[in-house]
Amino acid sequence: MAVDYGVYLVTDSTPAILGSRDLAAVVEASLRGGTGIVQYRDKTASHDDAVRAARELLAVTRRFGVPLLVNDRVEVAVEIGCEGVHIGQDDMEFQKARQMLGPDKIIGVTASSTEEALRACEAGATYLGVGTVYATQTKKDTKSIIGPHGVRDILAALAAAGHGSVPTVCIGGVNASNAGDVLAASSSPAKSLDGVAVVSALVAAPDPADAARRLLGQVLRARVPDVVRSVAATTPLSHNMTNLVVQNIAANVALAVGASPIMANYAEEAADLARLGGALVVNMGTVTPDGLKNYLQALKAYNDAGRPVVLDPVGAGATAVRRSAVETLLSSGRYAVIKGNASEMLTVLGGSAPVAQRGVDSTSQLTLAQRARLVRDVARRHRCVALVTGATDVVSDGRRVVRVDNGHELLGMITGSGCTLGTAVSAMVCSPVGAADPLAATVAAAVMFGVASEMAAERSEVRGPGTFVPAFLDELYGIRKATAAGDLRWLVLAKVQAVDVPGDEVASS
Ligand code: 3NM
Repeated sequence: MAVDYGVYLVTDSTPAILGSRDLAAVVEASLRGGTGIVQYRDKTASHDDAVRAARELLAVTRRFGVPLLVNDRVEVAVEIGCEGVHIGQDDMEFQKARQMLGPDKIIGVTASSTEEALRACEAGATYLGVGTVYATQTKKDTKSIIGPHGVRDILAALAAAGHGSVPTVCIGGVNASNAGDVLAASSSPAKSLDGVAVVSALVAAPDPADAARRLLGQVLRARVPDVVRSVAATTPLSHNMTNLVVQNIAANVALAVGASPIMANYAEEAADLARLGGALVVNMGTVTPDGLKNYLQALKAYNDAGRPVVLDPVGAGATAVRRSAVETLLSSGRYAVIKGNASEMLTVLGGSAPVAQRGVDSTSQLTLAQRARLVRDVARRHRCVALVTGATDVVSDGRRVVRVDNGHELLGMITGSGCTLGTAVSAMVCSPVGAADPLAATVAAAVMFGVASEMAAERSEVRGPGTFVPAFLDELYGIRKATAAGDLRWLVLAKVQAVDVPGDEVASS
């Protein structure tokens, strides 16, 4: 099970926080809002009561495909067979927990100082809970209030000691109003938080689903510069099998965001290229029988190498040939991301009524709720991240659904803007940070694209589509350079929000 530490719920059953509500119902609501991991924490319940309550929560978390951990009580975790535990600093306790749980279970450890954090990593902690960030009424015996800067010092020390890949969440007094600031102030180019752990912000919230969505929006927004930086630092290969129209601008966009483009339509090269650690874009914009054969061969090569593939089903609903091509492509391999406009994504989802698309433009006027459901359903059906483009881009991994409200209308007046977004997604999704969270990677691409277009359109020399293109490339480049240098002023323009998809909320796991 891939773990999403973004919004981390720690439960509390005391009346002061839970009130008279049912804990399982609160947990379920927060999972509907995008919580990615749950820790059952009850210091006082009897063993039998704890087992009963934890089992009830496990039934809920399993439906959403997210892990359940138990705080401290390792024997409860063993008895119910959940995904792991969260424990304190005691080294003996860690070794004993590992022995009881076996090698694969999650063991998270609390750390309130650099020394504690390093010791926990050396012992083999799966992740760290770092805090206490702010004073909190929820836990009376907190050791020290370290603030976001204390968190940042711990993260920097972890990176310097070679523990940069150990996931971290912060805890203590964090809520939807301050999460964005905490995430920004605690992050450094070397290491950022993976998420925020909260008790009262979810358990005591009047609407836990809404509170989780607000936290998720902040977390995903904060992850945008991490992904952009990760591309800049690693220059991943973006192998494009794309259409005749966009070859040049797609390669320029790849370069501007910091990737290394190769426009190779001959699939005999794919097995070699797949070994170079990059991603493949299959863009069927000018599909031919020969082209389709090449896409299929390259798809297999990248699937075999375990490398991500982005599918852009351009004009999928326009002709019988394209509908058949997209069906063949979908049934022949796995995709990390499928992106398209509403008409294309409706065709990808299939169903009884094929979508009549006029050319490559979208002819479908869907409401936001319909687009949200569409991407969620495509993501579930094809076990991928799905992105539907438009004035509002909507992205889903089947569990979380997010809207990005960035982008300028001039993007719609140049050729290939949607296609080149696919190229940017490919770069983000194979960067080290993006590979760990393809939803965050796809959101980052949509945000960077959208903000760059807004900034380009503002420039005095831009008078229309012709002058927009070079300005847009410049702004993509400028955002990449600024982010790598630690200047995140552009991020104030980023508009990322989690979306509610009513009905049938539970993800198939
Ligand atoms: N652990 P709230 S602070 C469970 O510092 C817990 O290790 C902490 O509650 C630590 O989100 C804390 O309501 C309580 O402030 C956090």
